[in-house]
Formats: sequence, structure tokens, C-alpha cells
Amino acid sequence: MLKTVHGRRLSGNSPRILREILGRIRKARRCVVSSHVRCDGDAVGAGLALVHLLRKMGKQAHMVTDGGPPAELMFLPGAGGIGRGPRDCRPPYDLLFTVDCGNLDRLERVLQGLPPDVQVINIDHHVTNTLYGNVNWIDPEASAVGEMVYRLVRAARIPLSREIAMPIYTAIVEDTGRFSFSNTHVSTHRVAADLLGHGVDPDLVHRHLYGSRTLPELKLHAAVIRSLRRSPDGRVAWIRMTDAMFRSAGYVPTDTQEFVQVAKNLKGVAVAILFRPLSRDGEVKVSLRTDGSFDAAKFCTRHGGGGHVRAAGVTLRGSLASVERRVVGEVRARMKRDHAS
Ligand SMILES: [Mn+2]
Repeated sequence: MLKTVHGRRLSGNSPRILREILGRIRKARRCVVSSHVRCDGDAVGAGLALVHLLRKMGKQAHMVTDGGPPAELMFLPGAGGIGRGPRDCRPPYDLLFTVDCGNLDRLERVLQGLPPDVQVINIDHHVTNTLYGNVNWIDPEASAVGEMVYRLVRAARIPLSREIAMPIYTAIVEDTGRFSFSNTHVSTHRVAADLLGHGVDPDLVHRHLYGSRTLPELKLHAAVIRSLRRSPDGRVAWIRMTDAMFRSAGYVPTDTQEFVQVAKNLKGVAVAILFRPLSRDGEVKVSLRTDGSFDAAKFCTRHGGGGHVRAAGVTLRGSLASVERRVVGEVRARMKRDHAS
């Protein structure tokens, strides 16, 4: 089992790192690619594109993530071959590639299937990456790790095929919020344009990522919208997600936090809050999203949680109703105080 990585470390984001990675690939025979548990479009897209690149370079390569890819990404070329746990690992390996994975623990159960002495190549765009690999290529400016794999493909002088272009495009679409977030750069559109010229069907990608919701998923959305409440001044809006709502919709989401966006999208809202009672008795998970005028990190840290100014979370003790009252009351009081000062 892989626990910590031993040996020399090399980190950076320069042409030299790319050359180093390509040099190590050329010397290797068997490679495995992995990413974080509950993998998303960037994790799966960057990983699959890398697997295809490695194969084009004459290597044996496959991908394994804890739990495998979500259903909406199964349309990607090669997604059916992604392993779902340690049993799908087939060591020995010369190289382990991790993509979109800020720290090694996020591979979760896959670590059990990996030999302790495997060389690790860590490719990521999270600023908080712990540099756990033997080679760490970290580019916080990259819109998606998919965009970094694109650069690797170009540096390796491997022609862009549809099976490489499709997953990279998907990775970029997902991590840029369909080219809408502030990480969408001139270079992002240039890469996307090149990919469109190599067999990517943007409508197909969009349909799978955003146009394939199941009826139970939409029913849950409806229940979440029905739970929406807001303060009289319209500055704070909040929603609930309970086990009873999951049961009646017939759907349990893997990621509940994204639902806070339902409240955040309401016009005039500065602070959106999601309340999710945990199955453990008497605890409520609270997720905050703000427009930047209210410091969610400061608020959550005060109660033992953490995060960023615009997105933070904390788990509090109490019934759903009492936690809701307390948090909304305190947020509103602090907003008034901040406004007065
Ligand atoms: Mn990413």
C-alpha cells in the first residue's frame, strides 16, 4: 500500500518539468492514472486523455479511481475501462500519475492497491497541492488539469485524436463552468478552439454533462427550491436538504454542496446558506456562499469550520430548526454591524 512517497522531489511549472515527465514516461513500461474520490469532469477527462497519450507513446496504461466515474461521464472514450477500487489495480507499475488531486489521501481506497515504492507524478492546478509526488507539476493558472494534459500532448508531439480531444474539452467545460468562471483565459479558448478542430462535438458534451438529469434528480431540485426562504431585506437566502427529501425524490446526490447555488442564484442575495442534517444525531452541516461582501470563512472559522471568503462550511450541534434560526440570525446581525461600521 502506498502511504508516503519516497525519493527525490522535483516541483515546478516550466518547460523543464514537462521534459522531465516525458523523459520518465519514455523509460517506463507500465503506468496507472488516478484521481480523487467522487471524481469530476476534470479528474476523469484529464485522466482519460493522459491514458490515451501514454498508450500512443507505446506504454501500458489504465485509470483507477475510488468509486469510478459518475454516470454522466460514461460517454467519454475509454470511461468504461476505468477501475473502481484497489482490486482493479494491476501492479507492478513503473509510474503512478495523479491528476487534479491536491493531496495523496484523496485517492482513498485506491492507495491500498498501489505498491509502496511506485514513482509518483503529480499533475494538478490546486494552489494548496501538498507536492507529494516525486515530480510535481502544479500550475494554479491552468483552467483545468485537462488543459495541462493538452500541453503535455503537444510537447510529446503526439497528434490530437478525438479520443484525446473529447476528454480534455470536457475537463475544461466543467472546471470553467462552461467558460464562465474567472479562470477562463485567452489560452483556455485557444486550447478549446484547437480541440474543436480535432473531432470534439460540443453539443454532445453539453448534453451529457448538463442535459441528462433523471426525473428523481429534478424532483429533488424541486423540493430544494420549495424549501427556499429569504430574509425580509432579501440579502440572505437559505435552503434545506434532508434525508426525507432524498427519500421522497428517490435520489441521493453525491455532492450536496452544489445545491446551495439554488439560493445563491436568487437576485439580490449576498449570502446563501444550505442546511443539511447529518445522519449522526443532532448535527447539521452548514454551507455558505457569498458574493464577497460577507466573509464566510471568518464566520465559519469562529464556529470551528473553515473555507474561503466566498465559500465556507461548518458543522453545528442542534436540531435543524434551531441551527437554522441561530445561523441566519447571526449572519444577519453581523451584516448589519459590518454595514454600520
Ligand atoms: Mn480541476
